[in-house]
Amino acid sequence: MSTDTANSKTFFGACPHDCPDGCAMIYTVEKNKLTKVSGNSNHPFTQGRLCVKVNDYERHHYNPDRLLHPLRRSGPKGSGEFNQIGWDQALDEIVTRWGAIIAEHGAEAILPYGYAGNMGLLNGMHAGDAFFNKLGSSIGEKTFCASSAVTAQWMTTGPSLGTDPESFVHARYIILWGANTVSTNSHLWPFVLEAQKNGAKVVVIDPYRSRTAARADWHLSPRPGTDAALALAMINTIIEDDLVDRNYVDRYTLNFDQLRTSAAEYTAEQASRITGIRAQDIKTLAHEYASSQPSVIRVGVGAERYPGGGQAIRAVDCLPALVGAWRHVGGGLLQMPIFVPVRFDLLSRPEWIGAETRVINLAQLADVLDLDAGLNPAIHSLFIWNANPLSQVPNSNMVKRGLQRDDLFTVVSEQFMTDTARYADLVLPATMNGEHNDVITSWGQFYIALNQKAIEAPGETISNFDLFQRLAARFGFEDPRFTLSDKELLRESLDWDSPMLEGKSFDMLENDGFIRVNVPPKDVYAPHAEGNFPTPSGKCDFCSRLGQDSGFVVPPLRQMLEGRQNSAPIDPVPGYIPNRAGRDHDSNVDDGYPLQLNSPKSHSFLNSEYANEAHKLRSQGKQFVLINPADADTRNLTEGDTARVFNSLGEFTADTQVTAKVSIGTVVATFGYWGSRNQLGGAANALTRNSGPGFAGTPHFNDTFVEIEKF
Ligand SMILES: Nc1nc2c(c(=O)[nH]1)N[C@H]1C(S)=C(S)[C@@H](COP(=O)(O)OP(=O)(O)OC[C@H]3O[C@@H](n4cnc5c(=O)[nH]c(N)nc54)[C@H](O)[C@@H]3O)O[C@H]1N2
Ligand SMILES: Nc1nc2c(c(=O)[nH]1)N[C@H]1C(S)=C(S)[C@@H](COP(=O)(O)OP(=O)(O)OC[C@H]3O[C@@H](n4cnc5c(=O)[nH]c(N)nc54)[C@H](O)[C@@H]3O)O[C@H]1N2
Ligand SMILES: [Mo]
Repeated sequence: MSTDTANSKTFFGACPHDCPDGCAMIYTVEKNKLTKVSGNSNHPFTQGRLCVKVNDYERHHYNPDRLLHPLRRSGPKGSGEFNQIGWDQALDEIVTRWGAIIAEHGAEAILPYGYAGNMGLLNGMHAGDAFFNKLGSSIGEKTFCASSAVTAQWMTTGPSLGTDPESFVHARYIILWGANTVSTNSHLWPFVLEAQKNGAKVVVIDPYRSRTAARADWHLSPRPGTDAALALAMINTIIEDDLVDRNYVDRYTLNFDQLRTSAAEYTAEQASRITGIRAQDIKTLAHEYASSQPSVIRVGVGAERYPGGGQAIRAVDCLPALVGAWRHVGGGLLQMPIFVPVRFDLLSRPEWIGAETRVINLAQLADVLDLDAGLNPAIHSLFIWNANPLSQVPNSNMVKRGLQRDDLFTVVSEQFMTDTARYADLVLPATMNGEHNDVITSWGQFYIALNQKAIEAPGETISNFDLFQRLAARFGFEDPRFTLSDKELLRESLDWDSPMLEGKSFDMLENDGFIRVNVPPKDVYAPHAEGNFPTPSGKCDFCSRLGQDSGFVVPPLRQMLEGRQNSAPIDPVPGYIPNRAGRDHDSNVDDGYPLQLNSPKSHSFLNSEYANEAHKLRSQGKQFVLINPADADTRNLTEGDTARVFNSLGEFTADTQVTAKVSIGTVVATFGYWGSRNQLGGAANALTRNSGPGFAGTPHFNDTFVEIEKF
């Protein structure tokens, strides 16, 4: 960059967090110290503003609690007692232990567990793919987040980028469906506000009055997990009341009749009984949505976290085609624009995956680590990076019991001593974003951003990329993939010949810090105005058979893994599937626990990141639970009481907030807090349970029933 002075240098940064916004940043460095991190004001989507989590990102880098050296466990698992060792010793130990495990049980007894703590192409969830594919370990399937949503989208509209978030300014009707945009996608919010200023109506569909719902023109609050009934009743109303865009449906969609038949059961009155939303409101929503064009829907992950979540999102995905919203700039639907041309062939080397290599769903870690579950071979070693499973995975007490197994060799690469790292045999210190090179692709907008190493890595920290190159060298893997430098591989990490990047280059990334993928500008882009859906038929498919035999999940290596994935067959037509055990809607009771727990994201944390940092905890506040006044009354709970939230799986304490933001029968406790800092040692996922394969392997975090009492 050209703004360097004698005392200060600047570098391009890109926020690595697992967030749709993918902010472009500027790192300012003085005397090899990162003194300031600001937003890159040239970036059209993020516009130079950083969120509450990273607007003082340099403090994160210099947090005195950072891990700086490799550590070996010296006390019992979980005790947090470790001794400092050298890298050579740490890597030697991995080679020796894995050698013995492979000799006795085979390489599939090793499970790589990488996730999205870092979204970089080199350092992200795929950082270990090439190494582990070569090693022949089990493959970790990653379905924590948006797996149902992406699969639903794939089946219905195909892997389309969808509506440009910047085009939202042209919309006349915006539905934020199971998305808490103000907290979790905050750079979309200015575009929503601008549309609203121009006369658009902003509707939020969310079982609780989130920050976003509180700012909407209209908040509709369905019972948790009932969105399919709502969407199908909208479809039904749109068909019955003659609001269908016939011409669009005839030309650009398939299987309208099947959709009509499936939706026929869901009159507004019937859906009202299921969702708790007034029938008249459902009809009004359908009418306004269909007739206020352009209308656009932003789908979050809230609706997918239930047994019927995947099908609910399929029904939602049918709506824009039905009413012809895709015809218009700013109309349509934005879900996960993740389909940018990454060179997974180079980065992940899928051809090294054995034809029979087993795929294990990481969301089912609790059962995976349980020796009684009968995996053959059982998992004898877990290698974790970019993830904090004790916080993120259902049934954390059972995960903890697994991590306590003496015969399990656990290695964790981390920046901090997380709840998970405390159970490791070896803890390896990882760099932070200002300390390594990478490229970040977003899952909420259409830009790719460069992240330059701005400062030297502190202590003995190394990047995930270096970690796997070092491991490959230790294991004697001689492929050139493992000797390329980060910069060399980075240049090749995107398919510059693909239409989406034609005319763009890595040099442009180095000059500007970011590039927009090749789609028309926001003021003209209407991707499906004339169909052109990237489905097998080229049409939007209301009744897709893609998942009907074995179900499927959409990871980048889908083709390689098809048939080995852990998901249930998917009914071609979207329908409504009730919450667990088909409970009836009037008696929300499961195993005697009457309150349904919704655990969405915390405003000031990024999943569990920052929940150990005092200044972010001050901004976020202590773990709380929102409860309706009527439910609080019957439990003798008042505002500010410390409550015990529990069920048969676990417990945690929370500050009671008595509020009409939640309906009777549901409670909200946001996710991300570290159980180790809780009086009862738990957090939201101590109470959630493993939901099995289901639709695209998505965990049903919110299909959780609890009781609350004064602590
Ligand atoms: N501040 C902050 N931002 C983040 C994150 C963070 O931890 N903190 N995490 C990042 C990640 S990994 C992700 S995936 C995104 C997720 O961002 P969002 O998609 O916004 O996800 P959540 O906050 O989990 O849930 C969104 C909303 O869905 C609602 N919801 C729950 N159940 C239902 C239901 O049955 N139906 C409907 N319609 N809504 C329901 C919740 O109450 C919540 O308000 O955010 C990213 N951004
Ligand atoms: N109850 C409930 N459970 C949920 C959710 C929910 O809403 N409710 N949300 C789900 C969703 S959407 C998601 S995405 C998952 C998130 O689950 P995770 O991705 O496991 O989330 P984090 O807690 O952010 O853990 C990431 C870890 O990676 C570390 N890290 C960051 N950068 C690097 C790096 O460069 N190298 C290394 N080695 N480590 C790094 C961080 O310090 C952090 O501890 O949780 C899921 N679980
Ligand atoms: Mo996520």
